[in-house]
Amino acid sequence: MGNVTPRLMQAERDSWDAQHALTFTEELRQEQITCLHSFKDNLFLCSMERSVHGITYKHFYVTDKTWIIEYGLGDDPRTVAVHVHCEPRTTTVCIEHAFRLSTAVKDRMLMVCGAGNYSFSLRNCEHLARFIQSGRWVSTQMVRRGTLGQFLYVPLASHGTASIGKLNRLPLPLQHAKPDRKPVYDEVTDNIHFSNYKYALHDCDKDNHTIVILGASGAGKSTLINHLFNSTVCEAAQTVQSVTKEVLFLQGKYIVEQCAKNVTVVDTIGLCDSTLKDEEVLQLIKSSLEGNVAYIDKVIFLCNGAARISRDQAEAIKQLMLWLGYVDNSKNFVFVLNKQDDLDEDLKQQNLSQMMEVLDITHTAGDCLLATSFPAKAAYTDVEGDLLALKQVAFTAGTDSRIEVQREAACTIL
Ligand SMILES: Nc1nc2c(ncn2[C@@H]2O[C@H](COP(=O)(O)OP(=O)(O)O)[C@@H](O)[C@H]2O)c(=O)[nH]1
Ligand SMILES: [Mg+2]
Repeated sequence: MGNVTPRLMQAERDSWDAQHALTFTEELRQEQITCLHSFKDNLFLCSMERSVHGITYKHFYVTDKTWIIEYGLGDDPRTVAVHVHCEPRTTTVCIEHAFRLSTAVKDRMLMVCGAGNYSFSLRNCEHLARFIQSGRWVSTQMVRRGTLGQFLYVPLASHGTASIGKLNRLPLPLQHAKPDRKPVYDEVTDNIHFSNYKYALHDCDKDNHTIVILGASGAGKSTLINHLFNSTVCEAAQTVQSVTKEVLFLQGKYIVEQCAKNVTVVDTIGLCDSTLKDEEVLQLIKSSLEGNVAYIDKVIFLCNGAARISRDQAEAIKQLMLWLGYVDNSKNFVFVLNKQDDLDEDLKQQNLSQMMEVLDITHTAGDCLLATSFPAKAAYTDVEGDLLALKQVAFTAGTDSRIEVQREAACTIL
């Protein structure tokens, strides 16, 4: 565990047991809110190196190059609070992203003013700064081998699923209400029945038929999951605000020939996200799969067929294919080219061939290729064929041919 001080470890353990919430000092909050109007329109997500309690990590903050909003730099994690100020930085800083002070960004700054209850693992400077920038509560430094994760990830995971489930999840009171669950189509009866959301998986989940959905933001992952469950269990929209965690597990039962099969569908963070670097997204996906999922039955890569697959997107998909052992496990892979609305068969086949070429898909060893279309508000008859084909490939897999998720460090599945 390196040389993290016992004081820090104790403070972290206490934070894992307590409610995952921001707590506010009202006087500080009001004082900081009055400073927000001073921020100019061009903002920067910045980081600078910092060493404290035996850990060297990146301290993240948001600035307009005069004013700064950040989780402060106190020595005792128990007393660190949000700080809004214009004291100049003397240390070398790195600009991670430039962005605009939109109304949504300003709202999020307002939401965190006066907040305390810092935790290196669950509520740190990076979570706060990225939340202001994108609405996403995520710390890339907390991946298993990250600058903070190398000290804190395994102890946090070993502390219990309730604790690891809080990682990279919006704290109270920032959490959104769950979407209102309604059937997508009244006509569907043979679907999987949604039962619950999970933020971390347990050992007893490992025998579930596990489907991992991967693809770029906006490709239609949430829409596809809603169709699989025939229920609006995910918010499907192009806003990143709808993503509350870097990974979400949705569970239910699939009835096949009067037998109920337990199913876990894994919704992941979008590849090629505009607010995170590609490498960071890959690390987040790998880390959350490694930490939670023992076996995968189906990997569904979803591409947005309404746009060209960018080189970065192809690269990210290829890296995940390699990591998940595509060559040896090709039968467990499904490649879906979505948003093929109103195209004839020939054009769909042409587009699929292009996708195969860009992604180096061999399609000789049992993998599956589908062109689909699930536009919002489409009539059931328009999507029925694609939906049945998708369910057919998503749910057929022998337990003898599961993908074992690679783990470099000791297994922490509980
Ligand atoms: N026209 C069309 N729109 C789609 C299709 N699939 C999803 N969408 C829309 O694309 C947007 C992004 O979908 P979403 O499921 O949120 O994508 P995610 O970011 O991958 O989860 C939403 O507005 C969906 O209604 C499709 O096949 N055709
Ligand atoms: Mg989504």
